[in-house]
Amino acid sequence: MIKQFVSTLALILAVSGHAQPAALTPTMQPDIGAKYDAVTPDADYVRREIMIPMRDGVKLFTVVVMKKGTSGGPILLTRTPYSAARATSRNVSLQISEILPVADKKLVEDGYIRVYQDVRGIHKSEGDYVMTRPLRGPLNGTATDHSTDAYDTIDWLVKNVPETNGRVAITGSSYPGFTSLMALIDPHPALKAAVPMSPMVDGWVGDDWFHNGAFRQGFLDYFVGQTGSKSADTDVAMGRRDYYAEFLAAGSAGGFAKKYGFDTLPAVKKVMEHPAYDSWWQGQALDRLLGSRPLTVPTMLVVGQWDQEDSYGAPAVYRALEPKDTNNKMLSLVIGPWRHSGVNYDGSGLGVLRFEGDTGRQFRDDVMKPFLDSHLKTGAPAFDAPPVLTYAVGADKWQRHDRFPAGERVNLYLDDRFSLSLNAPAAKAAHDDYVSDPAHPVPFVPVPVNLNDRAMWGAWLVSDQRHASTRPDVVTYVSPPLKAPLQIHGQPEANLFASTSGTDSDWVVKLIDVFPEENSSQPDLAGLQLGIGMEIFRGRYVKSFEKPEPLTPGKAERYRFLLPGVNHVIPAGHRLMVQVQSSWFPLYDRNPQKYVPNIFHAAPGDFQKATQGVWRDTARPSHIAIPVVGGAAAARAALPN
Ligand code: PG9
Repeated sequence: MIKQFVSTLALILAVSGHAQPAALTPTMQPDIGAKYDAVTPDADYVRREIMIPMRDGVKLFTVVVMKKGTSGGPILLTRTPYSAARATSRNVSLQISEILPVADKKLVEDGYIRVYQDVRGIHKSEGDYVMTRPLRGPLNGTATDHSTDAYDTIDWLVKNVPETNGRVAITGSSYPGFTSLMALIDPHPALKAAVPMSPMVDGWVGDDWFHNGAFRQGFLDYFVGQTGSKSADTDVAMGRRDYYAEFLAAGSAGGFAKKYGFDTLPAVKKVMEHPAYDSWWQGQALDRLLGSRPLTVPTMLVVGQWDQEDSYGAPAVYRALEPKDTNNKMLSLVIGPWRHSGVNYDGSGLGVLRFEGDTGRQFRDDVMKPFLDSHLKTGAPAFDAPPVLTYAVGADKWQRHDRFPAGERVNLYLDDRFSLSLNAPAAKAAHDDYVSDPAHPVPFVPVPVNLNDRAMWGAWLVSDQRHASTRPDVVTYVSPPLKAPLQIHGQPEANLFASTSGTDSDWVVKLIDVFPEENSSQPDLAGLQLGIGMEIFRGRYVKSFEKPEPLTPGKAERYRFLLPGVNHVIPAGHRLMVQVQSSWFPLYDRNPQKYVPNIFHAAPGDFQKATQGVWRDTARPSHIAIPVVGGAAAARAALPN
């Protein structure tokens, strides 16, 4: 009877849903670590997280993303220090186009398998993080570098991702542009194409850390962000202070690092221990490393005309590799009207400038994708990759050329009464002087300066230079209005003959397009002083990048250095301008203007005022050699007399 009651009760409980409860979750079971997968069966993609083993046993965190149903798909790989997890989870979404960067949309929709990987030692990858890890050899005695890690990753992917056709390309901008170039050294046979964008190539000559020896202290935050912790999320605790005032108060870049307590970070110490272009920098210069090897992978180098971080690398690698591309089929150089990495975003404008449509998308859809397709997709049509593709700013169109530069050098001389001329100066001894005072350095943008303001930082190279031309410590030369358009295609070369009363000095040369004073249809363009190309040179390196020397007070030296690569059409009615100054603060650290062994550690008493001379006479004809399309005749048509 009792037995019958119990089984009847069990039946009632079962039917009413009150079955024996399962074992309770222990209160102290850790709550983090359980697998929660936001992706439901409704997602239109597959996303796998994999730890891929490298040859030394270290495993690298890798995310593989593709549209559901992908098969026989090519792989597009990016190796990044900026978090593969973040790159593949832009939004929590069921749609692949929402989780991946916007620039990936067309590719994954067309069957590409997108792979992002954390480089070794950072975020979720194992191993040691060494910032821009050098190639194995004198600077890296380990068995691994970005070339071997790329090789091992590609090898694993083609063997273990069942949905792939076994063909791989590599891309990425800036640091990932650098890792893309590294993959070209002893490349895996499955690597069929590369699109390095704004690659960091030489951190001393012209990318990220220094430009011609002048230190970009505005980048000190980056060291802290990247190496303060493995999750790369440490900030300099500066709050909302004005960087101009803060760097000025700190004295030197080393003083700033000390004040905020990051002078002990190994990456900061390494850079401060190598202020000159010694074998440490030379041994890492990727244009040199690539130039000494065969080019076997079709490569499309991409950079922005106004790249505020890595304008140097892509043209430098192009110069190093171009002679190897004997039939003009393996190598392309693309320059668009973009900021750093702007190619991957909306390219319809920059700052106050507007272009003809979304130039980023035009490049990605009409050039990059067909280029990748032709090398990676089974049965894709051949693509006639342009050897050189540049967007002609001012004429608002893409142009294809066989070589870079397409312009022929024409000298634009600094002349008397602060004018510019195509005629060499006739004066026997002439110079224009200004006083450079390190206590009042020329700001690179109007103060207050917030280096964390992304909109400012992205567009500062197109910001109006009128704030500088009105200062007494900036000498400004200007041409008459152009009579005909003048097209600059290539890298203008500054040839500055300059003297200082001190024993060291910085020289900043800016080539500027001055817009007409009136423009009622677009008032923010009226009178705009738009930098075409602007660059800095640290005087102590005039004889040798490797062995700096004090300058002789009063002696004019010839400073020759390249400005960034451009395709810029200056319309008739605009004027050309050249500005020369001796500081660019706080983006660059101040030159004390007195020779000290290491400027990182300049003491407050080392900073001194100096009288600077810009020379413009027969023996010292300061000029900018401009690559003009159509050469001297075209230049004369634009600037008669
Ligand atoms: N310009 C950044 C960088 C590259 C390489 C080294 C250090 C910094 C970047 O945007 O990745």
